[in-house]
Amino acid sequence: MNSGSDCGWLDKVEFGGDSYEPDNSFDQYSTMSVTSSLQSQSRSIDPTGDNDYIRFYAQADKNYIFYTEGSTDTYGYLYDSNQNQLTYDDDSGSGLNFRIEYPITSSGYYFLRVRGYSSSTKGPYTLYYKYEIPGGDLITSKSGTLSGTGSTYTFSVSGYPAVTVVMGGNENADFDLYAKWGSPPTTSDYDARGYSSTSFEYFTTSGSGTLYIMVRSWSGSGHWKCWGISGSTNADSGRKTGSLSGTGGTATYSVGGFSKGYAFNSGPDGSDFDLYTKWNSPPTTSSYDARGYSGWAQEIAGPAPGSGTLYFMVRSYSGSGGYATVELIF
Ligand SMILES: [Ca+2]
Ligand SMILES: [Ca+2]
Ligand SMILES: [Ca+2]
Ligand SMILES: [Ca+2]
Repeated sequence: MNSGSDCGWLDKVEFGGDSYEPDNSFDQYSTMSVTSSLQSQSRSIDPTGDNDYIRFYAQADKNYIFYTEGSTDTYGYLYDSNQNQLTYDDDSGSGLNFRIEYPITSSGYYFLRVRGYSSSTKGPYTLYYKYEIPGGDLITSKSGTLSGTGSTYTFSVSGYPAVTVVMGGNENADFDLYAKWGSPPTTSDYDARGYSSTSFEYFTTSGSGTLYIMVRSWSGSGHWKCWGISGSTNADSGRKTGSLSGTGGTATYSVGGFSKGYAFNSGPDGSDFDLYTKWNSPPTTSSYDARGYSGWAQEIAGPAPGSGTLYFMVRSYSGSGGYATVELIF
């Protein structure tokens, strides 16, 4: 009865897993080194009921991202070093796989646990992992005057892999916005540009090193402001345009999202438009989460941290004319 072939068959069943096994508990884990570059490990849920515990070191103030790909339906959990569960996910990724994105607030060791969705789940999966530096910080704020068609002003920011650039300008003129990584842009050589028929332009651009930003008058003269926010947006209301007929006139819009919200607007020189933003109810001049109320028609209101529906209101403190506005959430 104890033939050699039986022993071989038993061996195959018991040790069918992957090269990271055994990693079946908090005390018997495998490891991964998480960086800003996307990395992967080829793993399996094998045998059925397999749990894979993976320990990693995480740095504070970064968003850690984990997900699996493949036909094996996985379920993921994140734990701190004391084995307290921080979050879990079932199906946020593609193909019934999990996806976890979690902001780590204190440096230290953490555990990821992967298991099959059901007691009969078995098969290979690929685990992907990386961290991202969260955005949403105001990293530059400039203002000035363009003297006429073709006039420009160029400035730069360094050290951010992605920057969202927003410009508001005199809406009785048409200003445009250009950006290029590594050298100043021109109207024919740039990595990103905004060139609508308004003086309100915005975009996100990714690269490395120094980002040069140029504001330019396509036609007309007047005042401008330009802001750089780190990172890319996770919600964008889209550009809203209209006109305010006089002092006290308002226009209110909204967008859904979470994290840090910023509203921006643009208006005509000679008028003074202000900007208010508030989570989950329309702002008024006395109730808001952030506002911009300089003496100009170009304003920024933010950051406003929160989640849900973010309202933003453009208001004429004095004067009338066309506006352009947007709410961006980082
Ligand atoms: Ca495994
Ligand atoms: Ca395992
Ligand atoms: Ca323009
Ligand atoms: Ca104002």
